[in-house]
Amino acid sequence: MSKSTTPHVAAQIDPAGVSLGELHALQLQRLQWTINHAYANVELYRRKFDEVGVSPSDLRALEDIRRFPFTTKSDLRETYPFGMFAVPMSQVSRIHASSGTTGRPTVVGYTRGDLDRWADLLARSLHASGVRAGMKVHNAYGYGLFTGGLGAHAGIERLGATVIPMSGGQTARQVQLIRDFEPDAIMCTPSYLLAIADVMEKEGFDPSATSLKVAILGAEPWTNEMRHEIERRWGIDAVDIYGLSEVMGPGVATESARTKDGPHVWEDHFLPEVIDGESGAALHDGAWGELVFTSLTKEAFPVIRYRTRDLTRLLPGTAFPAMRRIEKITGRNDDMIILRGVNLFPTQIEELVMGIETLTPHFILELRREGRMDSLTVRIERHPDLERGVCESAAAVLQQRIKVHIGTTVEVRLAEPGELPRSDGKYKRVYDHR
Ligand code: DLL
Repeated sequence: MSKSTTPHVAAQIDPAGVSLGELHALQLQRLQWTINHAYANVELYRRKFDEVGVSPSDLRALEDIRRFPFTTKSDLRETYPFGMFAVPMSQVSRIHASSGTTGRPTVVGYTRGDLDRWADLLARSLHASGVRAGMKVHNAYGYGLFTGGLGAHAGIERLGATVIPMSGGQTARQVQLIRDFEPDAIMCTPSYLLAIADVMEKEGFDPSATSLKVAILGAEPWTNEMRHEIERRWGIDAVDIYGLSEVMGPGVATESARTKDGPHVWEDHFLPEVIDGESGAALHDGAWGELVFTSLTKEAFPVIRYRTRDLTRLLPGTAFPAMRRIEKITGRNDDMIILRGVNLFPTQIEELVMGIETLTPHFILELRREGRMDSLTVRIERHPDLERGVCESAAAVLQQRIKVHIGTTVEVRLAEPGELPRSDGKYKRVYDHR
């Protein structure tokens, strides 16, 4: 094992003030360190680099990253559980894992230094979202192997704010603590914040009358329409936070509450690329494709060109001018439904649902196969305060808009209030019975 301490880590930058030249110089130093570190200490990287005939010394400029092979989820499965760790276990302070819907979980590790940088980046993210030292933050991301709860927790403390470590679930309890502890900010998934609003309203309280001013929401795809719905019901700013376990956890990229124009990638720690998902070719900024990350400062679990399967594009920085933004992520390769030749993402339907006031935001998608034909049913809860006839016409409008905007015929069926499952974290929207 070669020495694993990250050089240049001490070089703290001001994310809002750093120049592009300074950032690129720092990225190159850190990238060279990362490539060397991964090659020297992780057998899979050594093998993959050797197979295509590249070595760490080939990396002389940032663009040279394109010569290196991609890393995928199946590489992580192949080396399960700890084969991708680049430091001895004695230096690993914490392990997280993402459940994964099928098969083995993805396991990731952090050194003391990694945890320290993660807390710093989360604190930076919270600050960008408008949270300040001295505020109270209700943390309803799940604690445990999921990176959301503990990741956010450390960042809240690092910022000097007060953390309320509620975790996910127990929605009635969430409502009580929000009313009694009067937090300024809340962190959870967007679907869960809507589920909390529902329970609050059912108990006769108005979500927009609470102390909350801002919500830092992520861990699942969501649309700007969903943002508006959340902001309207809660009377708050809803800000997007993005991340994934393999690359760190929450806080890889965050939106500024001032601009709300898509998450800024913290480029002093992560080098983003967007590629064509089919050919693997690198795309220029502005083009849509699959998001890929190379870590720049991670010791225990460096990732080289990790394919996220998330679909977006890179945009110029605004609130943090040197750091590029990603367009709000509304879909993953894995979520795409192919229905009789038409590709659609659940968030496209979410967008249309949120545009019809007489509908509730509670819907699921059911896929079935009848004979050779695939069919999609949108089951959506009717509004508890409106007459059935009004809800039925709203459902018909939705069906029509899906036909016009997405180009496919689906069935829209009303469900009774409270009938459909509620979110308590990442919401499962699609049920594939084929
Ligand atoms: O979900 C980390 C996280 C926790 C992010 C809390 C934000 C807040 P994983 O469980 O590994 O990690 O899932 C990562 O979730 O590849 C995206 O598909 C999706 N995702 C995460 N944040 C967003 C977001 C956490 N803001 C996967 N918008 C990612 C859209 C998101 N999708």
